[in-house]
Amino acid sequence: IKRVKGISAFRPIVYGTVARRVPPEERGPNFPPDHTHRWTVFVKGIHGRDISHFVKKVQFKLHETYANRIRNVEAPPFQVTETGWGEFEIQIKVYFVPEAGEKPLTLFHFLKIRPYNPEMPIEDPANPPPETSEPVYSQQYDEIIFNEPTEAFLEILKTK
Ligand code: SLL
Repeated sequence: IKRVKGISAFRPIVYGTVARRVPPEERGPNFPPDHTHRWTVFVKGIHGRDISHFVKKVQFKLHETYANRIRNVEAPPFQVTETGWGEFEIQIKVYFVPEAGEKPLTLFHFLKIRPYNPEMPIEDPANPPPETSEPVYSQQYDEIIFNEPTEAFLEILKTK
């Protein structure tokens, strides 16, 4: 494979989670009784840009309390939606198209389902704040750097 010396290319991505509390009346018959939230973990381009010309697959590794905790997503949107009750770290492995000749990239993201605001006064347990179903986002911007990309991969990156 021919690599282009002295060149590095980068592509921006955003990865993270969004979660909402599901009110009991919306939980439905198949909603696990001990679950309280629905959440999505995702990897995407910025400004809605497609990333599937260079990302072939994303593997999400959930907490061991989940059945089939390894979730492979081979087409966009690269995301998994689940329900649950707790927060944990999700391992996200990004696989690139074969032309890239790159090893997968492993990212870690902590799923947040409850808002935490350091400015918030300490809760009075006798008087808890009302529960809301506002989305709780936790996401970050990153740039994937490809050092000395292959000629074929550089071509793919350039034409998209
Ligand atoms: C915690 N350390 O105690 C974490 C563990 C596990 C979250 C969180 C349900 C999985 C299922 C679920 O939300 N697991 O029963 O399908 O907060």
